[in-house]
Amino acid sequence: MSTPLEGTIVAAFGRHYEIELADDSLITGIPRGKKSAYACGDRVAMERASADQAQILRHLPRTSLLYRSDAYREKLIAANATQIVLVVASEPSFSDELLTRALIAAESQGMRSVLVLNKADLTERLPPARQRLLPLQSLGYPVIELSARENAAALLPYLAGELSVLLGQSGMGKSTLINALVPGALSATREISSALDSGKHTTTHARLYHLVHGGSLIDSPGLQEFGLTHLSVSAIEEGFVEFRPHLGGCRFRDCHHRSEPSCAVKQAVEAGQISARRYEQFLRLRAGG
Ligand SMILES: Nc1nc2c(ncn2[C@@H]2O[C@H](COP(=O)(O)OP(=O)(O)O)[C@@H](O)[C@H]2O)c(=O)[nH]1
Ligand SMILES: [Mg+2]
Ligand SMILES: [Zn+2]
Repeated sequence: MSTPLEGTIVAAFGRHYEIELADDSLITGIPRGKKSAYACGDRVAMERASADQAQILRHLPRTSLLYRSDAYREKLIAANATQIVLVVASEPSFSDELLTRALIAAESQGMRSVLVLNKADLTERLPPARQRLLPLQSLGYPVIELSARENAAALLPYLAGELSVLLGQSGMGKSTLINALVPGALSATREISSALDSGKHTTTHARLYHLVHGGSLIDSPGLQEFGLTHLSVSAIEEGFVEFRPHLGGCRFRDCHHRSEPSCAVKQAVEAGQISARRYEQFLRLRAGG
């Protein structure tokens, strides 16, 4: 009988995984079945197959699972993460609906959220981007302005002690940020790619990095959409943190907060306590993810 082998997935390639063992050495993990339902950050139990390979038997209990879904499939993003770091930039422009969706997914898993406004050096483009983040900032989500090209240190205190997942649309500067935070990471940015002429400037798989200043960070492929069809109605409602104080106050217990009489949520929108934009996004999510 071999002793049970456990480790943490630090890179997810789809068909196989890179797994870190307790002594920090790495091993390749191959899932047993055809369907690989593991994510970066997962703790797994394995059976060793050779010196550098093991068969993954199962994942150990997860404290969180961040994933997105549409009508056809689910896509695991990260397991056991405690926080999402949402990267936007002064340019190109970003989708605030995507931000809201990621925030809802994080809230549903009890994860913290931090927003990074990158490319602060492009000062002319900064004020409108700031303005668009204001509604989220006023809900209590921290917004950290920085220029990943120049100095990313402002983010470090938020990362210590957390397992964070870096999320954002492509072009926002995630790879540049990873390279600033993790010396030697060599995450492919647009410049590096054109220099190598590989045409590959996108992160194609998730990878977990340990930070020198404490905490770990999972880099994930760029996000263009964030389907939430897997979330229950109450997870969506409660994911909008500013709805929480009003949720018990509607006349009907199963209120959709759409056109029902005496709806506490709609009243809060009319009173300016809930932003019209967020309410609109709620209605769209509520209507089917
Ligand atoms: N001016 C400026 N450009 C940046 C900054 N961070 C990233 N960029 C540029 O934005 C582009 C996209 O960056 P990249 O890291 O590849 O974004 P990703 O797709 O989110 O990984 C590249 O041309 C970067 O050099 C920054 O702080 N300031
Ligand atoms: Mg990238
Ligand atoms: Zn209501």
